[in-house]
Amino acid sequence: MLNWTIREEGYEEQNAPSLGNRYLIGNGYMGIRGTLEEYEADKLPAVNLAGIYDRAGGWREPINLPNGCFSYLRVDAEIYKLPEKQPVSHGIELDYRYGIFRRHTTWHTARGNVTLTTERFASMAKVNLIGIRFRVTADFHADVELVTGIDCDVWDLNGPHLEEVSMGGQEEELLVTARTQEQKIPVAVAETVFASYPVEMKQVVKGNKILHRIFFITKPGEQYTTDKWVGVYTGKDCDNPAKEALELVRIKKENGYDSSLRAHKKCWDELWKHSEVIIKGDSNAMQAVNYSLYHLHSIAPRHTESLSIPARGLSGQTYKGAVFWDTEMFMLDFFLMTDPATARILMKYRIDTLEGALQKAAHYGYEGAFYAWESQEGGYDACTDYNVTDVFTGRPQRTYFKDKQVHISAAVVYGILRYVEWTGDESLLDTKGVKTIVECAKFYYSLLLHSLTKDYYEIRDVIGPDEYHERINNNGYTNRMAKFTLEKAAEVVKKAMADGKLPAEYDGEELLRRFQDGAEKLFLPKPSEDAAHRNVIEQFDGYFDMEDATLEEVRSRLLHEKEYWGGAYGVASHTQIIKQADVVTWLNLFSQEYDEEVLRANWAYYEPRTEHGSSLSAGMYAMLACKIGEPDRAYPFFLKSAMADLKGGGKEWAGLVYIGGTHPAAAGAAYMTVVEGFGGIRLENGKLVCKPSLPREIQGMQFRIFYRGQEYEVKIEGTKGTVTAL
Ligand code: IFM
Repeated sequence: MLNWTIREEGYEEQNAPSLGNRYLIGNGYMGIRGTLEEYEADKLPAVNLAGIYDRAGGWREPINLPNGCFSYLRVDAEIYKLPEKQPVSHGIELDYRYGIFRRHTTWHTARGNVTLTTERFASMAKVNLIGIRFRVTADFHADVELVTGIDCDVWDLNGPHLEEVSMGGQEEELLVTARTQEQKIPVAVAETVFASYPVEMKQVVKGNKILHRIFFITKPGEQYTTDKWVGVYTGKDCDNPAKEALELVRIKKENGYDSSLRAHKKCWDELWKHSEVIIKGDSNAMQAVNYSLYHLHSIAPRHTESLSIPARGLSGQTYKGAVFWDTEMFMLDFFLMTDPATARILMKYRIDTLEGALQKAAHYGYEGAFYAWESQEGGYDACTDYNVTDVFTGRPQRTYFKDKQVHISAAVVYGILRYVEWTGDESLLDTKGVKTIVECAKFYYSLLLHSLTKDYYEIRDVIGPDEYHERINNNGYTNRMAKFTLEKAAEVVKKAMADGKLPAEYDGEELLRRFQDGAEKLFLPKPSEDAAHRNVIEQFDGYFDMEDATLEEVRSRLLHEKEYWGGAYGVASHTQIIKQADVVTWLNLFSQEYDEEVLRANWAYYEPRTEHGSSLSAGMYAMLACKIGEPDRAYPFFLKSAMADLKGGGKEWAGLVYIGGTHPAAAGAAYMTVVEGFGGIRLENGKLVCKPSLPREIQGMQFRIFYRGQEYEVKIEGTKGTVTAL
């Protein structure tokens, strides 16, 4: 049986940021960090909104709303809060089956002990709603004041983002309204409370907080329950966010806490019905995988038709809340197989943000669509020229992620076509969809360079998945993905021409000529024949000539723990040490094109040279290991991905820039490893097959997947797998 709860007993103040990530709850519309109710901005609480961005200074990032979860306790006129008042006992837990965060804290007071327990959820049934339940028990006649309201002192990485913040109240509700600085998008947070026992209630404004003060006297041992509803609306949801937020909390109060909670749990039951993974013989792995899936579910933008998932989910403003290739290459398969409607929303976002990609390409003097490396609304690229701050000088360091990670457009094409292939739903390949693919191919065609002395085309001056080596030539992964895009675009154009659906602006024959020519002549590095690198593919031109120092040696050269390893002066830049799977990512995607000995040689060569400095890395090694029939080798890499948020410990700094948060790409990679790697689920000649290869820790597995509109039950025992239509 799966243990659906994770717990943390005891209190360590310094763990607040990491627990905020691990105990996150969310519903795709908002993410609420797993922080305590009494925490103020310095402890990084956040109600982080999906898809609404604002600029402050040079950085654009998503907004954190005024914190409607804010509360604390006063007993006998003294405040009881963490960390100020040390508790007798304290713990938090997350029920990740239902996305419910709980805390319990007991304090010793001059007259006896008082215990506060809370639980909260971000409703899956009504995404604008947060429900919170407080319970207070004391072993004496305590004079209690529960203080609860909305804290407008918001934690921001680069804020403040809200202006015209106004705090007000109606009879029983509190209301905060504000608008974003840049686009003037109105936001509203309303709250109301209900106590099931006689209380005296007051409203106050104290500094940046608007609060309900709820007074009552406890009988020893009796429990006092107060429910709270928080409604959150923005100008993107409706015309009058304040009115909607107030109405929502009023209605929910009338209906009662239990009814909101029931509706919320029902949604989660439905999600798990299609996605729970049962792993026999390995309860750790089963917990880590389902916990990873919990995070993916919590950040899926089901409330809209077109939006994607930021690289750090909804855990805060890291990476500017932007969408990376992480979605297509790491998270998409989970949604394709368990929740295809969400997969469509993710891919629709890319099609709808084509305009931004066209502008970006034009800006650099290319044709077609160059997608944002860090995509925000409209496809705006939030990646700055200076994405790292140097630890020694405190100066911003020029990085070239935005300008040179051209493989992003291929990831978009890959994602859209994988969606179509897996779901059979061709509706995305309407005029806009076809245009998206054609424009990405045009972009790559315009990148191709043809030296007068060579009979092939090159792509120079790029960054591959391994971001430590900047501005390199002929990165194998990039070239292969560009070739893929050109080939697939040619197929799409041919079909659109045959169906009479090619957008009128295109000359189909000319597009075909270019795309076929580009795909055919684009240089791809081949497995090496020299003795020192037999069968290994050089990651980019000249990679083998770089210093072949060990990872330990390179690490020992660091002068500062937060030092950035890449870029101009990084310790890895002039060596063969790479940040994350690069050639291995390529071979994982195109494994059928190479002999097993090539796949093995590359895995063996690159793994010791990989720092795994990105949470994306381990999953690719796990999956390629499965493809070479080495599930036992895959296992620790799989576990590393699956535990990325459960265990934490990933990199939190790029130079002096904070990059902490949750890691949904690693969660997606863990899912892919289980289902496609260990489970061997794949398409062979358009047919769904299951060819399992389990590591020794795992005896069997059971899960469901969707394929082409049909749901299947997959059961795996040892080496035998059965797939049954439901
Ligand atoms: O997309 C990744 C990239 O590959 C490595 N750095 C972090 C990004 C966001 O996860």
